Order: sequence, then structure tokens, then C-alpha cells
Amino acid sequence: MGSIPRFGRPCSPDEIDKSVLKEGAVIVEGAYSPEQCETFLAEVDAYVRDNPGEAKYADSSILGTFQGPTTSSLHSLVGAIPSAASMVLQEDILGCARRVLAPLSDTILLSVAEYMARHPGQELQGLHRDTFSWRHVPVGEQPIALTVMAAMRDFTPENGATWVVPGSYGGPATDPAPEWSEAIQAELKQGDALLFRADLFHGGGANTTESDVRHIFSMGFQVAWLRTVENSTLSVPPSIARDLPVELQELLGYSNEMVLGLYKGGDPKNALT
Ligand SMILES: O=C(O)CCC(=O)C(=O)O
Repeated sequence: MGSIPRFGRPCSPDEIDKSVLKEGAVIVEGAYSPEQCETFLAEVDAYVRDNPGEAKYADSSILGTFQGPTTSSLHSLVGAIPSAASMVLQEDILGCARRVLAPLSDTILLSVAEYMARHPGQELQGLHRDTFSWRHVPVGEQPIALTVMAAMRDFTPENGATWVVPGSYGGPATDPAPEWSEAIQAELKQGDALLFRADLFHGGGANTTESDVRHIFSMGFQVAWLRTVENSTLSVPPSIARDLPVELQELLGYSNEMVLGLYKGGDPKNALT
């Protein structure tokens, strides 16, 4: 059975990238501080309290129904949650995404930034590849996207820590899933982040606890020539985007990959002035 390499910070970019490219996954311990995680959770709570319709909308969306009735979620966090900007820009995670996606794209995009709460009663999710959204893209050796599951509170075997199948990348998203006996669970402490190639088979675990909600900050990064999961220039319109760091503006799509994504034939950042 394979394993998921783990690294504390400061960690070597080479080791992280090698693990993602070879095993398919890596854990960066302490990617976020406990204070960052608690601030994030408090901001999500406050936002959902003030905007109950948005969480309801997310729960009944195409992604929400895939995630099941015992998961509540909130999408497009950069436009809603103040601490999301700095969390997306976490240097070990973003650096890894940039490097492992570089062979196939000069620029990358934030595909999704989502909060998920997996409640007691959550059933085992089917093993799947996140490349299903782009299943028509021919499969090659290099990853086209990277997924991140960061633990905002501990991920334990009992509350459903993410399962991954090391080495199970490189095929089409429509491949039959591997056997569960090949899967291992990524136990994470608060603030740890699991990074994996989006073409790696994985799935959320069953939450068999009485009251331990599993809190996830999930992100995806992708090559810039594919359409993103979240429509970021709608959810973070120019009026909000203009005050964000330039690096984040670019990840949200205020950027172009050569002639893709142009605004009036030029740099989309011109929409922010
Ligand atoms: O719950 C998890 O840890 C994984 C979630 C996931 O893969 C998904 O919702 O697509």
C-alpha cells in the first residue's frame, strides 16, 4: 500500500513537488495557523448567518448534490470571506501549484475556493477524480489541476478524513475507481493541507461521530486555458477585485494566457482601473 509523504514547514519545494508528481499527493503540515483556521471559521459562520440564502443555494447546486445532504458548503470565498485572500496565497501551496502546472501553462487560475462542513452521518463518498469536469481533455503525463483539502479542524478517521489512492493518477476521469483496499486516509491536524493531483482518485470519508463536524477549506488550481469551476469574475466583480493583491486578481481570471481571457482585446486588469 502506498503512503502520503508529509512535510513540516519550512519545507523544500522540491520534495513537495516530487511527492505530488510521484505519489500524487502530499501533506503540508501547519500550512495555516490555528488562529487563521479559527478566524476563517468565524467569518464563514458570520457570513452564512447574514446570507442564509447563499449557503442554501450552494447546498442544492450541482456540486452540493454530489457532496450529499449532510454537507453544507459555501463557494467563491474570495468575494465573501475576508481571510480567504491570504489563505489562497499560502506560499507553499500556491508555489507548488505554479510549479507542477508550469509544463502545461504559463499562467494558472484559482478554479474553486470553497468551504465544506461534513456533518455526522455523512456517508463515504465514491472515489473520483476531480478532472471529471474536463473529461474531454486528452490525458497526458502532466497534471492539469491541483486540488487542496485544508483541515480547518482536525481530520480524523472517525469524522471522515479524506481518502486517497496513492499513485492512481494518469488516466481519464471515466476510468473505473480502484478498490477501496488501495485507499488510505489523510489524517490531518488543524491547519494541515492535503495537496493532490486533480487526476488522483480520492473521496471524502464517512463521518461516524455523534457531533464532530469536519471543516474543510478546499481549493483547486488549474492551467489557465481551461474553464474554471467557479466563475470568479462574476463572484468577484471588478468593484471587489480592484482592492485585492495583484497575484490574487490574476488567479481569479483578471489575467490572460496569451490571447485567452482578454478584455476588449487587452489585459483584463484594465477592467479594474
Ligand atoms: O470530503 C473530502 O475530504 C473530499 C471531498 C471531495 O473530494 C469532493 O467533495 O469532491
